Amino acid sequence: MRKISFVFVLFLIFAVFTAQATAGILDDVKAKGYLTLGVSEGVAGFSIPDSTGRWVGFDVDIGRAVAAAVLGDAEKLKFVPLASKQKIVAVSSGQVDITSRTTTWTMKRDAKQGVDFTKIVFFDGQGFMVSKKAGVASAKELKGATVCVTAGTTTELNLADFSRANDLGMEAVVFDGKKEAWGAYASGRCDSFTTDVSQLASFRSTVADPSMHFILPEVISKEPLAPLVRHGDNQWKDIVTWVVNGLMEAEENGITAANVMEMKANSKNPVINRMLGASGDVGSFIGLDNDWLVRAIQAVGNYGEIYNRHFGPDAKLKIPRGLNKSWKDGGLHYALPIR
Ligand SMILES: N[C@@H](CCC(=O)N[C@@H](CS)C(=O)NCC(=O)O)C(=O)O
Repeated sequence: MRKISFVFVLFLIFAVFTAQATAGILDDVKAKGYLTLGVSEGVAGFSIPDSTGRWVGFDVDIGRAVAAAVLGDAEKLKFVPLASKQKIVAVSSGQVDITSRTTTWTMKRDAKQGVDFTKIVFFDGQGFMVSKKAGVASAKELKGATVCVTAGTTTELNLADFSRANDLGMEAVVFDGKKEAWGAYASGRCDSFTTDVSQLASFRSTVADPSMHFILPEVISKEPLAPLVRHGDNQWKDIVTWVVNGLMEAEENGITAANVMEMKANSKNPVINRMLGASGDVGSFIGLDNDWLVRAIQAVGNYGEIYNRHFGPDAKLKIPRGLNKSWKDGGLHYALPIR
């Protein structure tokens, strides 16, 4: 009797262990048939519903690429708008499968808050906006200024550091959500508004007369923005990391949404053949089939196409590529080898 129960307990331990080892987010997403994507509460260019209610933006396209790679359909997404202070815990608690939303990769978030960052999609930095009427030309002139800021962001600490380092005695006026923080600045409650420079440009593009607001020249921090996933699911992290990497590798190799099928069929380049699944079996390295990257590129284009769609010369919100160029053009994006 005792022997039987011992064997039974061993069996139970084995069953629980193998269930934990196999039932990851990939299986979960496949079983649900969609991906839950944490996005912002609405930042033009990054993630915002368009006039028909469809979520669009740079961060949204990253999520669509993953859905296309994993589920074969870039529309199989459920969007979960998250305020800044919710964005980390939404991932660690499993409320969302990925957050693709202007989130800075920091040591504390990565090591202590139950999330893993994947690959940097946007190199940003924090800046200040002021009304033209203020007549200020440098952030160092903001002595004793009130500055509107959103809670739960890296922005708060950077602001305090900058103020202290330059002996400015700035007063942070902290709001729970971006809408409130921006609204307070827009109504004159604060002398300045601070967040990542790309978001300053985004918010400015939404006001009636953008020329009434200046983004001051100082960039006071490094904000490497990356999609994040729950800590501990290595396969899921690999999938998101390599899909993003694949979009960058596609740009480096001239593969676009328009030519990807032709490249797959006719390219003589072994690097392109491997990444597009015309040879080898790289898809299996991350638990997917060999067309994983072809589907992602078909759905949203390569990294450069995504960037241009939302921030390029023809987009409503224009953000010069700067650090976000490929390393081949003097920027910081550097795709890792797919092999
Ligand atoms: N990159 C910074 C700031 C991120 C951020 O997105 N901050 C504000 C900007 S005010 C925000 O909440 N944005 C948009 C939203 O949720 O609607 C971080 O990771 O903490």
